[in-house]
Amino acid sequence: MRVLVIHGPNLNLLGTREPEIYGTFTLQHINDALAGIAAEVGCRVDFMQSNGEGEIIDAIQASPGKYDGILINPAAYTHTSVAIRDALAAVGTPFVEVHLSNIHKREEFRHKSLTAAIAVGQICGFGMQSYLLGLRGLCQHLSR
Ligand code: CA2
Repeated sequence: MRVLVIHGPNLNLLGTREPEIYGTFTLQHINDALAGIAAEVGCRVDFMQSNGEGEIIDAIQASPGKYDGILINPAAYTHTSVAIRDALAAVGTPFVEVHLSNIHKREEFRHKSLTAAIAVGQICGFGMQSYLLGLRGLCQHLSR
């Protein structure tokens, strides 16, 4: 089982700003923890972070044949990107959407996700654990 983890825009800043919302851990901490879960459940994970919508779309388009599933935090593109949703729908690679914060508890513009309706599932509000739960859920879904 191969899973591509996609971190969207500004998540490279984790651990450096807004710790009250996003925590004090870095993206590297998340990736290391995900690699630990992957070893435990027997899947291979690759990671990418991009601030660019086009680069994320290119990675999604390239996923069939290379990856069985995608774990994605589209970050702000969650709420705006029809193009990322279209790419995910077009390739059909099963994906789980995760968010560090509870997007439903925040500003109204964050309540809507353009991608959640075509995801296997969405997990939000658990900080770094959202990713870890998401990877477990995705791997379980893929091994059914
Ligand atoms: O809660 C999440 O994971 C979000 O996807 C994070 C996005 C936000 O736009 C979504 O509404 C919810 C923002 C990511 C920005 O990350 C930062 C991390 C540290 C400092 C500043 C931004």
